[in-house]
Amino acid sequence: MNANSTDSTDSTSDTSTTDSSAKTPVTLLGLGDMGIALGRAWLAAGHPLTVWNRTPEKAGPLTAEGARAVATPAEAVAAASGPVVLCLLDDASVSETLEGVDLRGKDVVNLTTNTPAEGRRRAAWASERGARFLDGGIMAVPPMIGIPETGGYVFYSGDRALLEQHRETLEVPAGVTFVGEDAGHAALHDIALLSAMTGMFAGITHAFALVEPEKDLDRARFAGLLAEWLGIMSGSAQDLAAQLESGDYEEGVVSNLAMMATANETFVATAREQSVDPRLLVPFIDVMRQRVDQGYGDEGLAGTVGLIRSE
Ligand code: FVH
Repeated sequence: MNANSTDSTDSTSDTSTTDSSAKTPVTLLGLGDMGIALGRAWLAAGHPLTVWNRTPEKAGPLTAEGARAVATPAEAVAAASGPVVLCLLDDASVSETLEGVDLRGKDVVNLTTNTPAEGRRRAAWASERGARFLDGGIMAVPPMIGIPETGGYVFYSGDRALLEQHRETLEVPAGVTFVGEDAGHAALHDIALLSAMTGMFAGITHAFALVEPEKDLDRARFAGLLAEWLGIMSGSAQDLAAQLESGDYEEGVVSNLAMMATANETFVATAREQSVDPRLLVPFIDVMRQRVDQGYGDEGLAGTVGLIRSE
């Protein structure tokens, strides 16, 4: 129940809170792969769990482990005395699920992937309806949930008091990383990291396409070398941050853009030799070349950031 709630003795609530050792009840809407994994983690940690899913049959595995399934989102939310967690497909499915549901006095935690603007709009929407709101971006896949050693965590942004009140509960499925009271910042961090990952996947795909015809090449050994190299080079993110922060785009530059632009020509020539379409690399190569052509060949990558921004 959130701090603004006026009715802490609601007889429809999930559990009594007289036992101070009792775990906070959780209400979970959405039982896809991720919702099921979250639910299992809370049940395993002893949290009373109420669940709802559009396709009711999917609640089966969780009710078998002790969850209570209800027929409607309204019923689930009305009974909630702890966080109401949403783990649905997208922002539109959140709108559909919570349409007409009374959220007054509730603590809504949205773990549905969304954009920063959707996160901010959802926070305003929840506030208009009398609820506290946290948005979350899950940095884990379902098998990582509830297993701290995997390093999975969730970016949260929005109502800090809500987070602190329910921190222990939210830490059960995955680590908690709060990134500010702007409700859009969880999605911004989530999507920024996933976008970088997409670029990495593109690079890995291109690398394997290059070596694919070489039948005597040990793919597992190659994969190990590739992963190690990507790990080493990921340190460049800190160099970029330092340059953007200082405004000096030549600060600490080891490999300058002019050199990289020339090397890129060799990358494209090698792709052609190996019968690989270089289209996964070319867009970024073009941006680097544009910056060099503008006369900034002594810089590192920081100047390319401004080139792809539209304002
Ligand atoms: N699974 C993953 O690896 C990633 C890891 C990072 C975070 N994502 C995000 O988590 C959200 C849920 O993902 P999921 O894996 O559980 O997704 P699905 O298995 O496809 O389940 C989708 C659930 O959403 C329900 N749903 C869809 N549309 C509606 C709707 N219009 N109204 C109500 N519910 C809806 C769906 O219900 P049903 O099809 O079973 O009836 C599922 O419960 C997601 O944002 C990922 O980006 C997961």
